[in-house]
Amino acid sequence: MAATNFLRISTNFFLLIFIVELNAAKIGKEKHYMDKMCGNELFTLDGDRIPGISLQLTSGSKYKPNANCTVRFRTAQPSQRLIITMEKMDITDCPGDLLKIYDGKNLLNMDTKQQCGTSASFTVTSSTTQVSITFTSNAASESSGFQAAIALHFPMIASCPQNLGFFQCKNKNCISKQLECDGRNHCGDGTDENQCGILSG
Ligand SMILES: *[C@@H]1O[C@H](CO)[C@@H](O)[C@H](O)[C@H]1NC(C)=O
Ligand SMILES: [Ca+2]
Repeated sequence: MAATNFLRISTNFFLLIFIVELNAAKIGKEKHYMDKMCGNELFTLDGDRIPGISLQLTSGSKYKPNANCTVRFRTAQPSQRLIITMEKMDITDCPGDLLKIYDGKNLLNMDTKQQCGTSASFTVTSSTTQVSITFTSNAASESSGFQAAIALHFPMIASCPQNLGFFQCKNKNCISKQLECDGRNHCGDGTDENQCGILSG
């Protein structure tokens, strides 16, 4: 009897830990599809609730022709910034279809290889609290688009202390510890995904 109870309690306990871990691992992976957010309100990244997201151009296998879609992201606090890491890009009709990332009026991905094509991954960091991402496509054939990770960056948090819930990337970006080992490159240099064992990931 006592042994059965113990078994039940410990099973529940491990189940609870498992669920908490699962939730932690999902936070920055929460998927958002740009073609479903076009022209909507500003999307706010918040340090505690939504410190990072995964942004994909489309939920379909290919994006639509004649698209002109803009989505805007902002930080919850004026001291915060945004890191946008393009993890995969597949915009083959180049330069007919274009992705542009703006920080106010400044174009952040000025290199045309970062606006279309199938470039290697790249990262841009905002110098303000808002970023807008615009995608336009022409009438010709389309491809799968892109996958990006967007994270809050805390440049004002000196030393980026782990015990207060931060993670210091090797490139010195400071992101939420919740984005560590969730399978998405929020640092830009991938160091939040480098040291992830099967158990910790
Ligand atoms: C997309 O729409 C905006 C207005 O919402 C317009 O200013 C811009 O020229 C359009 N871009 C293209 C390529 O059609
Ligand atoms: Ca991550």
